Amino acid sequence: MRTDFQHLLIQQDGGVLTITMNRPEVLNAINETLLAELAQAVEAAAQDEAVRCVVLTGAGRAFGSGQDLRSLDEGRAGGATGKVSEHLQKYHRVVLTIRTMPKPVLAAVRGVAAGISCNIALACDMRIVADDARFIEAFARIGLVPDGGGGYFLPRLVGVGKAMELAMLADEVSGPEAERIGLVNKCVPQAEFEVVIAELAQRLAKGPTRAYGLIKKLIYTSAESDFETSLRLEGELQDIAIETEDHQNAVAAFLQKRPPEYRGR
Ligand code: T3D
Repeated sequence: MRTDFQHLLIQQDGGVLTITMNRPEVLNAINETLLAELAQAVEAAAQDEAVRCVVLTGAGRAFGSGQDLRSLDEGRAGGATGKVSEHLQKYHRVVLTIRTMPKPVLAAVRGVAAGISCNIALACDMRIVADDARFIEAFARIGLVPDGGGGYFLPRLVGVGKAMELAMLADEVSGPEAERIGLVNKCVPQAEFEVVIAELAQRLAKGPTRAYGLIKKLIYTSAESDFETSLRLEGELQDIAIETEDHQNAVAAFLQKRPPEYRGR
């Protein structure tokens, strides 16, 4: 796994890979370099069998402040032409890789998560946030629509009415409120944040990784399909899961009254 990035910190602890967006002076605003590096890092994590859980977070007091508006402005002033939809494909590469990688991805959010940074957090499988977290679908503040999958994730997480409110008003949602409306999984006091993240990430990294990958496929596909299609997929995926070493060892462990040990195979 490459670690010599300009705007990312990479740390591996056992099966947990932590990717930290690292431009704290601009609240981890995403410029071209950070975006390219983030795409490379999540793709490498997806491929690496030694990585069994990914944590995505931000350095300093924020998760991320969205697209770097200074570089956006400078690009325009410098005569950048191309359609924004072409630029968005780079963000799509990141969110698609997060959603499809066959292992859990946690967003660890403290401070602000605005614009595309907010939507990258929403792409993750779970969001654990500190009680100073602030989610802002900031796009409408600058006359844009939510991108990076925001228009897809929001109504699925919080319902159409609330999604509309968050996207149109672009008001801040605090960490506790985000937990209450289902935008995040858990909001914890800042003092406990790092421990809670580390414990959950290690727990997931020591879990049945193959089954977790299949669970992602089942849950994300089922959100889009009818009941019978979901039941068919469930059967196909269970055919795979039941052949894994982790399943067979876990059944043996239960019968022998000992804790299971998952190897991710
Ligand atoms: O082409 C495309 O890609 C279009 C796609 C766009 C996707 C998007 O993400 S659109 C949304 C872009 N993001 C925003 O609109 C948010 C802009 N930032 C803010 O509104 C505020 O900074 C925050 C609410 C996020 C945080 O406020 P606060 O008071 O905690 O911090 P601050 O003082 O405003 O920011 C600290 C520094 O970070 C400051 O720099 P300075 O003055 O100390 O030198 C500020 O300019 C800088 N910063 C914050 N956000 C950005 C940024 N610099 C560049 N780009 C930013 N997005």
